[in-house]
Amino acid sequence: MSAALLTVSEVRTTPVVAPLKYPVTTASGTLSEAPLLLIDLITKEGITGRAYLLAYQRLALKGLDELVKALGATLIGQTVVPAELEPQMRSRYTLLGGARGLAGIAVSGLDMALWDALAQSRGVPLVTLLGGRARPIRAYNSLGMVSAANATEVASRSFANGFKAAKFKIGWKSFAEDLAAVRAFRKAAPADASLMVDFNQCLSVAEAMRRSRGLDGEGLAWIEEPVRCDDFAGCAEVAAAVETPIQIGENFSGTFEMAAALKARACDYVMPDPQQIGGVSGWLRAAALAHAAGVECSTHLFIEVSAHLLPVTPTCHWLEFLDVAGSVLQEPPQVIDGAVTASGKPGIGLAWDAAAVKRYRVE
Ligand code: SMN
Ligand code: MG
Repeated sequence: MSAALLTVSEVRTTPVVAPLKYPVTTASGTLSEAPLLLIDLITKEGITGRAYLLAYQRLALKGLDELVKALGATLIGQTVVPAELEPQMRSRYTLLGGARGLAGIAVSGLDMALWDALAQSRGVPLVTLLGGRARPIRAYNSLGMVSAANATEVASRSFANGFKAAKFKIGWKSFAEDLAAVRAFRKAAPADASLMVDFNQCLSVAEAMRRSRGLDGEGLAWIEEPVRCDDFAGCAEVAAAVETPIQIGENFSGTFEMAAALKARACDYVMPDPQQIGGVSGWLRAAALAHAAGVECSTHLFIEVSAHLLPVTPTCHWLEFLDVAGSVLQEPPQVIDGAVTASGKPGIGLAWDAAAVKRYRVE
C-alpha cells in the first residue's frame, strides 16, 4: 500500500539573527552573527517540513526571505514530490542564467523542507528514507582565524567532546605568520589530531602555490579554498603542484559547477554546502559525482541535515561541526566522541525553540 502523498498548503518564513558561540573570522570576512531564514512548509495533511538557510549577512536576509516566499507560493497545491518540484523551481531561473546565489539557496531551502515533510510522512528519519541508516559520522571542529599568539588558547578549547580533528583559518599578511600559526596550533593540539586549514579564497594562484608548498611538510589533512572559489583552473594548478590535498566545494552553486570543478581537477576533495549545492536533491547528485570521480566528500555547515546525508554518500569523509542554528533549535546538534549522529526523529529532526525565535526574530 503506497503511503499517502502530501499537498503543500502554505510556506511560512521567519527571519532571525541568531548569536554564534564564537565569531567565525576568516581572511575574507567575519561571520559575527547568524542571519537565518527559518522555513515551515505546511501541508494539508498537517505535516510541516522544516529547514533553515544562512544568509551570511543581515542585508541579504530580506531578499532571501522574499525569494523563498515567492518560490514557496509556486508550490502551494502541489504534491510533495521533491524529484519533480526541485527541477521545477530550478527551471524558473534558467533564463536568468540558472538558480545561483540567493535564488539557488532559496531552491535548496524549499527542497530540504520538502524532503523533511516527506520523511515525516513516512515516520522515518531522512537518512532512512534515503536508504541509509543513522550512524556516528566523524566530525571536525571548525574554528576561525588562528595566529601564533592565540593558537594555544584556541586549541585548548577545541578538542573537547572527543573531537579528533579541527580546521582553522589562515591567510595572514605573510606566509611566516601562517606557518607560525600552523606550528603553534599543532604543538598545542593532541598529537593524533587531524588538522585542516582554510584560506577562504584570499590568495592569488602564485601566492597559493608558494604558501601551499611551504605548508606541505606540516602534515595537514587538507588546504581549503586557497584561491577564488570559481577559479577552477588556478586551483587545479595548485592541486597539481602540492602534496597536501586541496579541498573546495562550499561555494559550488549547484551540481553543474561541481562537475566543472571535478573535470578541471581543481581539487583532491570536495565539500559541498547543502544550501549551495541544491538541498537534499542537489546533495544526492553531488554525492554521485564525487563517487564517480573517486573524490572524498565532506559537508559544509548545516550539521543537522549533513548527518542524514553523509551516511548515504559513497565517499563520505568528514562532517564540519560549526553550529550556526543551535541557538534557535529545541535540540541543538551534539558531538559525542568526536562524531555526529543523525536525529532518530522523523525527518531531519529540526524543531524551532519558540522563545528563542521570538527573541531573535527580525523584520
Ligand atoms: C566558513 C565560511 C563562511 C562561514 C562559515 C565558515 C568556512 C568554512 O569557509 O569552511 O567553514
Ligand atoms: Mg571554508
